[in-house]
Amino acid sequence: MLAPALVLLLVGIVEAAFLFLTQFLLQTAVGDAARSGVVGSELGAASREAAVRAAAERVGGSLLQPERLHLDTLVYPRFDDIGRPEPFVDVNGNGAHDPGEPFTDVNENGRWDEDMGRPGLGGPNDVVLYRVRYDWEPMTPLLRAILPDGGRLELRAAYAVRNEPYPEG
Ligand SMILES: [Ca+2]
Ligand SMILES: [Ca+2]
Repeated sequence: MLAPALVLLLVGIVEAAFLFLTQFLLQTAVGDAARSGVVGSELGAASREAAVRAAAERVGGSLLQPERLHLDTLVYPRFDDIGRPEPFVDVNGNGAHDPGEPFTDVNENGRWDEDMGRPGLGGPNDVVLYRVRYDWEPMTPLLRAILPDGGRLELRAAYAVRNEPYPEG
C-alpha cells in the first residue's frame, strides 16, 4: 500500500510532465498556425482565420481541448514594433501618454494604445504576431481539490512571422 504522500508525489510528477508537454504543444501549434497564415489565401479573411485555427488545433491533437485554446493575431508594420506603444509627443514630459497629447494612430482605432498591434491577419508583407492562450488544469481531481484556484494556469505562447508578398485578393 502506498503512503498518501508518495501517491501525491507521483501524481504531481505526472501532472508536471503533462504541463510541460502542453506548453511544448502550444509552442508548436502557434508556430504551425503562423506558417499556415503567411501565404495568404484567395478564400477571404474568415476562412483564412478558420484555417489558422485548424492548424493550431491539429497540432494539439487530443491533449489540447479546442474549447480551452484561444488564438489571436496582431498586425504590425515591422518586427521591431511588436508590443510597442503608438508613438506620441510627450508634451508634459512625464514619460507616459496623457489625454490630449498628439499621437500616431498606427492601428487606426481612433485612440492611443500601449500596444500598436491591429487585430487581424494582415496583408502581404505585414508582420503578424500569433498568440495562443490555454486554460490548463490538472487531470487529477485530487490535485484540483488541494491546489489554489483548482490548479488552473494560463499557458501562453507566441510566434511572429512576416507575410509572404502574395497577391491580394
Ligand atoms: Ca505625457
Ligand atoms: Ca490606436
